[in-house]
Amino acid sequence: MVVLAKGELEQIALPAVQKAAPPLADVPEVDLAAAASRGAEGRAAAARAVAAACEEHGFFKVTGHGVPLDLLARVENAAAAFFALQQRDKESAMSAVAPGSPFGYASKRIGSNGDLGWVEYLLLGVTAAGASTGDHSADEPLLPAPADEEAVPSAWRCSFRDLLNEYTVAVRRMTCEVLELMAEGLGMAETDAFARLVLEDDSDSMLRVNHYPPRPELKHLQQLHGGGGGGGRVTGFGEHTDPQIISVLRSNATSGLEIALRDGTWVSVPPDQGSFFVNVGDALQVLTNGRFRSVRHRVMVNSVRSRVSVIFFGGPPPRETLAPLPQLVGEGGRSRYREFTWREYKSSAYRTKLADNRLCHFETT
Ligand code: GA4
Repeated sequence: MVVLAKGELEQIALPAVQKAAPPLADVPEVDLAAAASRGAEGRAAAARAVAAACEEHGFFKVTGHGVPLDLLARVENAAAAFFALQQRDKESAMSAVAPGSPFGYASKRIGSNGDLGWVEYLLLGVTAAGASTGDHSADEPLLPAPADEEAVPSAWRCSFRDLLNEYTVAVRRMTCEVLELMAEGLGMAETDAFARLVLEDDSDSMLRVNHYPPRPELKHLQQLHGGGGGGGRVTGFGEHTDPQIISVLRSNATSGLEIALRDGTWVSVPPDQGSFFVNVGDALQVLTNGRFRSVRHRVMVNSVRSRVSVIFFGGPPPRETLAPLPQLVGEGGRSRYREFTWREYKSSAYRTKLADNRLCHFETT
Protein backbone atom coordinates (compact mmCIF):
# COMPACT_ATOMS: atom_id res chain seq x y z
CA MET A 1 0.00 0.00 0.00
CA VAL A 2 1.29 3.45 -0.87
CA VAL A 3 0.87 6.02 1.88
CA LEU A 4 2.35 9.46 1.64
CA ALA A 5 4.55 10.49 4.52
CA LYS A 6 3.67 13.75 6.20
CA GLY A 7 4.91 16.67 4.12
CA GLU A 8 5.07 14.84 0.81
CA LEU A 9 1.73 16.08 -0.39
CA GLU A 10 2.78 19.64 0.27
CA GLN A 11 5.84 19.13 -1.87
CA ILE A 12 3.66 18.03 -4.76
CA ALA A 13 1.13 20.74 -4.16
CA LEU A 14 3.76 23.49 -4.12
CA PRO A 15 3.58 24.84 -7.64
CA ALA A 16 7.02 25.46 -8.96
CA VAL A 17 6.95 28.96 -10.38
CA GLN A 18 7.39 28.23 -14.02
CA LYS A 19 6.06 29.94 -17.07
CA ALA A 20 3.34 28.15 -19.03
CA ALA A 21 5.02 26.44 -21.98
CA PRO A 22 3.96 27.72 -25.42
CA PRO A 23 2.55 25.09 -27.77
CA LEU A 24 4.90 23.38 -30.22
CA ALA A 25 3.70 24.90 -33.47
CA ASP A 26 4.69 22.19 -35.92
CA VAL A 27 4.64 18.80 -34.30
CA PRO A 28 6.50 16.58 -36.79
CA GLU A 29 4.05 14.02 -38.12
CA VAL A 30 4.22 10.78 -40.08
CA ASP A 31 1.17 9.17 -41.65
CA LEU A 32 1.91 5.44 -41.85
CA ALA A 33 -1.08 4.65 -44.07
CA ALA A 34 -0.17 7.38 -46.56
CA ALA A 35 3.47 6.25 -46.56
CA ALA A 36 2.40 2.67 -47.35
CA SER A 37 0.03 3.69 -50.13
CA ARG A 38 2.56 5.82 -52.00
CA GLY A 39 5.00 3.05 -52.90
CA ALA A 40 8.76 3.12 -52.47
CA GLU A 41 8.99 6.89 -52.93
CA GLY A 42 6.37 7.59 -50.27
CA ARG A 43 8.04 5.22 -47.87
CA ALA A 44 11.47 6.74 -48.42
CA ALA A 45 10.04 10.22 -47.83
CA ALA A 46 8.35 9.07 -44.60
CA ALA A 47 11.58 7.41 -43.44
CA ARG A 48 13.52 10.64 -44.07
CA ALA A 49 10.89 12.65 -42.17
CA VAL A 50 11.01 10.26 -39.21
CA ALA A 51 14.81 10.40 -39.06
CA ALA A 52 14.77 14.21 -39.27
CA ALA A 53 12.25 14.41 -36.38
CA CYS A 54 14.34 12.01 -34.27
CA GLU A 55 17.44 14.11 -34.90
CA GLU A 56 15.78 17.43 -34.20
CA HIS A 57 13.37 16.65 -31.34
CA GLY A 58 13.52 12.93 -30.59
CA PHE A 59 9.78 13.20 -30.85
CA PHE A 60 7.00 13.02 -33.42
CA LYS A 61 3.38 12.13 -33.96
CA VAL A 62 2.07 9.05 -35.80
CA THR A 63 -1.20 9.16 -37.71
CA GLY A 64 -2.65 6.54 -40.08
CA HIS A 65 -1.36 4.02 -37.54
CA GLY A 66 -3.92 1.27 -38.11
CA VAL A 67 -4.74 0.79 -34.41
CA PRO A 68 -8.56 0.78 -34.33
CA LEU A 69 -9.96 3.95 -32.76
CA ASP A 70 -12.61 1.95 -30.93
CA LEU A 71 -9.84 -0.06 -29.23
CA LEU A 72 -8.30 3.23 -28.06
CA ALA A 73 -11.68 4.36 -26.71
CA ARG A 74 -12.32 1.04 -24.96
CA VAL A 75 -8.90 1.12 -23.28
CA GLU A 76 -9.46 4.72 -22.20
CA ASN A 77 -12.87 3.90 -20.71
CA ALA A 78 -11.58 0.80 -18.93
CA ALA A 79 -8.66 2.79 -17.52
CA ALA A 80 -11.02 5.51 -16.27
CA ALA A 81 -13.22 2.82 -14.67
CA PHE A 82 -10.20 1.22 -13.01
CA PHE A 83 -8.94 4.49 -11.58
CA ALA A 84 -12.44 5.29 -10.32
CA LEU A 85 -12.32 2.21 -8.05
CA GLN A 86 -11.73 2.62 -4.34
CA GLN A 87 -8.05 3.06 -3.48
CA ARG A 88 -8.13 -0.20 -1.54
CA ASP A 89 -9.54 -2.10 -4.55
CA LYS A 90 -6.96 -0.66 -6.95
CA GLU A 91 -4.18 -1.73 -4.63
CA SER A 92 -5.53 -5.20 -4.00
CA ALA A 93 -6.37 -5.75 -7.67
CA MET A 94 -2.86 -5.00 -8.69
CA SER A 95 -1.09 -6.76 -5.87
CA ALA A 96 -2.89 -9.88 -7.10
CA VAL A 97 -1.83 -9.23 -10.71
CA ALA A 98 1.60 -7.67 -10.67
CA PRO A 99 4.61 -9.09 -8.86
CA GLY A 100 5.55 -5.90 -7.00
CA SER A 101 7.97 -3.02 -7.40
CA PRO A 102 8.36 -1.50 -9.92
CA PHE A 103 5.23 -3.20 -11.28
CA GLY A 104 1.70 -2.75 -10.03
CA TYR A 105 -0.47 0.17 -8.99
CA ALA A 106 0.99 3.20 -7.27
CA SER A 107 -0.06 6.69 -6.43
CA LYS A 108 2.20 9.76 -6.37
CA ARG A 109 5.45 7.85 -5.90
CA ILE A 110 7.47 7.41 -9.09
CA GLY A 111 10.31 4.90 -8.94
CA SER A 112 11.95 4.26 -5.59
CA ASN A 113 14.28 7.21 -5.18
CA GLY A 114 11.93 9.81 -3.79
CA ASP A 115 10.32 11.22 -6.94
CA LEU A 116 6.74 12.34 -6.52
CA GLY A 117 4.10 13.47 -8.97
CA TRP A 118 0.41 14.25 -9.08
CA VAL A 119 -0.33 10.94 -10.78
CA GLU A 120 -1.59 7.44 -10.11
CA TYR A 121 -0.60 4.64 -12.43
CA LEU A 122 -0.34 1.02 -13.40
CA LEU A 123 3.02 -0.27 -14.53
CA LEU A 124 3.06 -3.71 -16.14
CA GLY A 125 5.73 -5.84 -17.74
CA VAL A 126 4.67 -7.21 -21.12
CA THR A 127 6.31 -10.18 -22.74
CA ALA A 128 6.80 -10.48 -26.46
CA ALA A 129 6.43 -14.27 -26.55
CA GLY A 130 5.06 -15.10 -29.97
CA ALA A 131 5.19 -11.46 -31.11
CA SER A 132 7.50 -12.07 -34.05
CA THR A 133 5.09 -14.62 -35.52
CA GLY A 134 1.93 -12.85 -34.37
CA ASP A 135 1.09 -16.04 -32.50
CA HIS A 136 0.09 -15.09 -28.99
CA SER A 137 -1.44 -18.22 -27.59
CA ALA A 138 -4.01 -17.97 -24.84
CA ASP A 139 -1.56 -19.73 -22.51
CA GLU A 140 0.98 -17.00 -22.93
CA PRO A 141 -0.68 -13.82 -21.80
CA LEU A 142 1.29 -10.66 -22.37
CA LEU A 143 0.21 -9.37 -19.01
CA PRO A 144 0.50 -11.57 -15.94
CA ALA A 145 -2.54 -13.58 -14.91
CA PRO A 146 -3.69 -12.95 -11.35
CA ALA A 147 -2.68 -15.65 -8.87
CA ASP A 148 -6.14 -15.56 -7.35
CA GLU A 149 -8.84 -14.59 -9.88
CA GLU A 150 -11.42 -14.09 -7.15
CA ALA A 151 -9.29 -11.47 -5.40
CA VAL A 152 -9.46 -9.24 -8.44
CA PRO A 153 -12.36 -6.83 -9.00
CA SER A 154 -14.47 -7.73 -12.00
CA ALA A 155 -13.45 -4.53 -13.81
CA TRP A 156 -10.00 -6.04 -14.21
CA ARG A 157 -11.03 -9.68 -14.49
CA CYS A 158 -13.57 -9.32 -17.28
CA SER A 159 -12.09 -6.82 -19.58
CA PHE A 160 -9.22 -4.58 -18.66
CA ARG A 161 -6.48 -7.16 -18.82
CA ASP A 162 -7.73 -8.59 -22.13
CA LEU A 163 -8.05 -5.10 -23.52
CA LEU A 164 -4.52 -4.15 -22.50
CA ASN A 165 -3.27 -7.35 -24.12
CA GLU A 166 -5.09 -6.51 -27.35
CA TYR A 167 -3.78 -2.95 -27.19
CA THR A 168 -0.20 -4.11 -26.59
CA VAL A 169 -0.26 -6.45 -29.58
CA ALA A 170 -1.58 -3.70 -31.88
CA VAL A 171 0.72 -0.98 -30.58
CA ARG A 172 3.81 -3.16 -30.66
CA ARG A 173 3.09 -4.03 -34.31
CA MET A 174 2.86 -0.33 -35.15
CA THR A 175 5.94 0.44 -33.05
CA CYS A 176 7.94 -2.03 -35.13
CA GLU A 177 6.80 -0.34 -38.37
CA VAL A 178 8.03 2.95 -36.94
CA LEU A 179 11.35 1.38 -35.88
CA GLU A 180 11.83 0.05 -39.41
CA LEU A 181 11.20 3.51 -40.84
CA MET A 182 13.79 4.90 -38.43
CA ALA A 183 16.40 2.38 -39.63
CA GLU A 184 15.54 3.15 -43.28
CA GLY A 185 15.76 6.87 -42.59
CA LEU A 186 19.27 6.33 -41.26
CA GLY A 187 20.16 4.56 -44.50
CA MET A 188 20.76 1.23 -42.78
CA ALA A 189 20.73 -1.93 -44.90
CA GLU A 190 19.55 -3.94 -41.92
CA THR A 191 16.12 -2.35 -41.57
CA ASP A 192 15.06 -4.59 -38.68
CA ALA A 193 18.09 -3.61 -36.56
CA PHE A 194 15.87 -1.81 -33.99
CA ALA A 195 12.55 -3.64 -34.42
CA ARG A 196 14.08 -7.06 -33.81
CA LEU A 197 15.13 -6.00 -30.30
CA VAL A 198 11.54 -5.24 -29.34
CA LEU A 199 10.31 -8.48 -30.91
CA GLU A 200 12.62 -10.90 -29.09
CA ASP A 201 10.68 -13.28 -26.84
CA ASP A 202 12.39 -11.90 -23.75
CA SER A 203 12.39 -8.22 -24.76
CA ASP A 204 12.02 -6.01 -21.71
CA SER A 205 8.95 -4.01 -22.63
CA MET A 206 6.41 -2.36 -20.37
CA LEU A 207 3.01 -0.78 -20.42
CA ARG A 208 2.20 2.20 -18.26
CA VAL A 209 -1.30 3.58 -17.71
CA ASN A 210 -1.23 7.01 -16.08
CA HIS A 211 -4.07 8.97 -14.55
CA TYR A 212 -3.56 12.63 -13.69
CA PRO A 213 -6.52 13.81 -11.61
CA PRO A 214 -7.46 17.47 -12.19
CA ARG A 215 -6.57 20.15 -9.66
CA PRO A 216 -9.45 22.68 -9.81
CA GLU A 217 -7.69 25.09 -7.42
CA LEU A 218 -5.07 25.69 -10.14
CA LYS A 219 -7.61 27.63 -12.16
CA HIS A 220 -7.82 30.19 -9.37
CA LEU A 221 -4.04 30.40 -9.01
CA GLN A 222 -3.63 30.80 -12.77
CA GLN A 223 -6.11 33.67 -12.78
CA LEU A 224 -4.29 35.28 -9.87
CA HIS A 225 -1.03 35.15 -11.81
CA GLY A 226 -2.55 36.48 -14.99
CA GLY A 227 -3.30 33.48 -17.15
CA GLY A 228 -0.17 32.30 -18.89
CA GLY A 229 2.13 33.42 -16.09
CA GLY A 230 4.01 31.70 -13.32
CA GLY A 231 1.51 30.42 -10.75
CA GLY A 232 -0.67 27.38 -10.62
CA ARG A 233 1.44 24.75 -12.34
CA VAL A 234 1.66 21.32 -10.76
CA THR A 235 3.89 18.59 -12.05
CA GLY A 236 2.14 15.32 -12.79
CA PHE A 237 5.26 13.50 -13.97
CA GLY A 238 8.58 15.29 -13.65
CA GLU A 239 11.02 15.88 -16.47
CA HIS A 240 13.00 12.87 -17.63
CA THR A 241 14.14 10.86 -20.61
CA ASP A 242 12.91 7.31 -21.12
CA PRO A 243 15.59 4.61 -20.80
CA GLN A 244 14.20 2.27 -23.49
CA ILE A 245 14.56 2.25 -27.29
CA ILE A 246 11.20 3.82 -28.00
CA SER A 247 8.08 4.94 -26.14
CA VAL A 248 4.71 5.19 -27.84
CA LEU A 249 2.13 7.28 -26.04
CA ARG A 250 -1.57 7.77 -26.51
CA SER A 251 -3.64 10.07 -24.31
CA ASN A 252 -7.18 11.30 -24.05
CA ALA A 253 -7.97 14.83 -25.23
CA THR A 254 -6.46 16.49 -22.13
CA SER A 255 -3.31 18.59 -22.46
CA GLY A 256 -0.29 18.20 -20.19
CA LEU A 257 2.57 16.68 -22.19
CA GLU A 258 5.57 18.99 -22.64
CA ILE A 259 8.90 18.36 -24.32
CA ALA A 260 12.23 20.17 -24.13
CA LEU A 261 13.65 21.44 -27.40
CA ARG A 262 17.37 21.24 -28.20
CA ASP A 263 17.99 24.64 -26.65
CA GLY A 264 16.27 23.58 -23.41
CA THR A 265 13.05 25.55 -24.01
CA TRP A 266 9.91 23.74 -22.92
CA VAL A 267 6.95 23.52 -25.29
CA SER A 268 3.56 21.92 -24.78
CA VAL A 269 2.24 19.29 -27.14
CA PRO A 270 -1.40 19.78 -28.18
CA PRO A 271 -3.24 16.55 -27.31
CA ASP A 272 -4.54 14.37 -30.13
CA GLN A 273 -6.53 11.40 -28.97
CA GLY A 274 -6.60 9.75 -32.40
CA SER A 275 -2.82 9.70 -32.80
CA PHE A 276 0.24 8.33 -31.06
CA PHE A 277 3.31 10.26 -29.93
CA VAL A 278 6.72 8.66 -30.20
CA ASN A 279 9.68 9.41 -27.93
CA VAL A 280 13.21 8.36 -28.76
CA GLY A 281 14.64 6.66 -25.65
CA ASP A 282 18.19 6.56 -24.25
CA ALA A 283 18.91 3.12 -25.77
CA LEU A 284 18.17 4.43 -29.26
CA GLN A 285 20.34 7.48 -28.67
CA VAL A 286 23.18 5.04 -27.91
CA LEU A 287 22.51 2.74 -30.89
CA THR A 288 22.52 5.74 -33.23
CA ASN A 289 25.66 7.15 -31.61
CA GLY A 290 23.76 10.26 -30.57
CA ARG A 291 22.24 11.00 -33.99
CA PHE A 292 18.79 10.50 -32.56
CA ARG A 293 18.21 12.28 -29.28
CA SER A 294 16.24 10.89 -26.37
CA VAL A 295 13.72 13.59 -25.64
CA ARG A 296 13.34 15.17 -22.20
CA HIS A 297 9.65 15.41 -21.40
CA ARG A 298 7.23 15.93 -18.51
CA VAL A 299 3.52 16.14 -17.82
CA MET A 300 1.79 19.07 -16.14
CA VAL A 301 -1.56 18.67 -14.40
CA ASN A 302 -4.70 20.12 -15.93
CA SER A 303 -6.95 22.25 -13.74
CA VAL A 304 -10.27 20.91 -14.94
CA ARG A 305 -9.85 17.67 -16.85
CA SER A 306 -8.47 14.28 -15.96
CA ARG A 307 -5.65 13.13 -18.19
CA VAL A 308 -5.31 9.43 -18.97
CA SER A 309 -2.37 8.19 -21.00
CA VAL A 310 -1.11 4.76 -21.99
CA ILE A 311 2.53 4.30 -22.90
CA PHE A 312 4.20 1.29 -24.46
CA PHE A 313 7.94 1.21 -23.72
CA GLY A 314 9.83 -0.99 -26.18
CA GLY A 315 13.03 -2.28 -24.60
CA PRO A 316 15.62 -4.89 -25.63
CA PRO A 317 16.20 -8.21 -23.84
CA PRO A 318 18.23 -7.84 -20.60
CA ARG A 319 21.16 -9.84 -22.07
CA GLU A 320 21.39 -7.61 -25.18
CA THR A 321 24.64 -5.72 -25.63
CA LEU A 322 24.11 -2.13 -26.64
CA ALA A 323 26.68 0.07 -28.33
CA PRO A 324 26.64 2.53 -31.22
CA LEU A 325 26.04 0.56 -34.44
CA PRO A 326 29.29 0.46 -36.46
CA GLN A 327 27.57 1.75 -39.62
CA LEU A 328 26.45 4.82 -37.67
CA VAL A 329 29.85 5.49 -36.18
CA GLY A 330 31.54 5.31 -39.56
CA GLU A 331 35.12 4.45 -40.36
CA GLY A 332 37.45 6.42 -38.15
CA GLY A 333 34.47 7.92 -36.35
CA ARG A 334 34.25 8.17 -32.58
CA SER A 335 31.91 5.96 -30.61
CA ARG A 336 30.27 8.24 -28.07
CA TYR A 337 29.17 5.41 -25.76
CA ARG A 338 30.87 2.34 -24.39
CA GLU A 339 29.33 -1.08 -24.75
CA PHE A 340 26.96 -2.27 -22.01
CA THR A 341 24.12 -4.72 -21.52
CA TRP A 342 20.54 -3.56 -21.13
CA ARG A 343 20.53 -5.27 -17.72
CA GLU A 344 23.47 -3.07 -16.69
CA TYR A 345 21.76 0.08 -17.97
CA LYS A 346 18.49 -0.71 -16.21
CA SER A 347 20.11 -1.36 -12.86
CA SER A 348 22.05 1.87 -13.17
CA ALA A 349 18.87 3.74 -14.24
CA TYR A 350 16.89 2.43 -11.29
CA ARG A 351 19.41 4.00 -8.93
CA THR A 352 18.83 7.47 -10.41
CA LYS A 353 16.28 10.19 -9.77
CA LEU A 354 13.80 10.88 -12.53
CA ALA A 355 15.42 14.07 -13.82
CA ASP A 356 18.99 12.70 -13.83
CA ASN A 357 21.03 12.22 -16.95
CA ARG A 358 21.38 8.45 -17.11
CA LEU A 359 23.51 8.26 -20.23
CA CYS A 360 26.49 10.18 -18.87
CA HIS A 361 27.72 7.07 -17.01
CA PHE A 362 28.09 5.29 -20.34
CA GLU A 363 29.77 8.02 -22.39
CA THR A 364 33.30 7.52 -23.66
CA THR A 365 35.66 10.27 -22.66
C1 GA4 B 1 10.89 6.57 -16.93
C2 GA4 B 1 10.18 5.84 -18.07
C3 GA4 B 1 9.20 4.75 -17.58
O1 GA4 B 1 8.00 5.37 -17.10
C4 GA4 B 1 9.83 3.88 -16.47
C5 GA4 B 1 10.16 4.81 -15.32
C6 GA4 B 1 10.73 4.16 -14.05
C7 GA4 B 1 9.62 3.87 -13.01
O2 GA4 B 1 8.64 4.62 -12.93
O3 GA4 B 1 9.78 2.90 -12.28
C8 GA4 B 1 11.83 5.12 -13.54
C9 GA4 B 1 12.07 6.14 -14.68
C10 GA4 B 1 11.35 5.53 -15.89
C11 GA4 B 1 13.55 6.40 -14.98
C12 GA4 B 1 14.47 6.41 -13.72
C13 GA4 B 1 13.96 5.52 -12.58
C14 GA4 B 1 13.12 4.40 -13.19
C15 GA4 B 1 11.55 5.87 -12.25
C16 GA4 B 1 12.91 6.29 -11.83
C17 GA4 B 1 13.16 7.26 -10.97
C18 GA4 B 1 8.93 2.71 -16.12
C19 GA4 B 1 11.23 3.49 -16.86
O4 GA4 B 1 11.56 2.45 -17.41
O5 GA4 B 1 12.11 4.46 -16.48
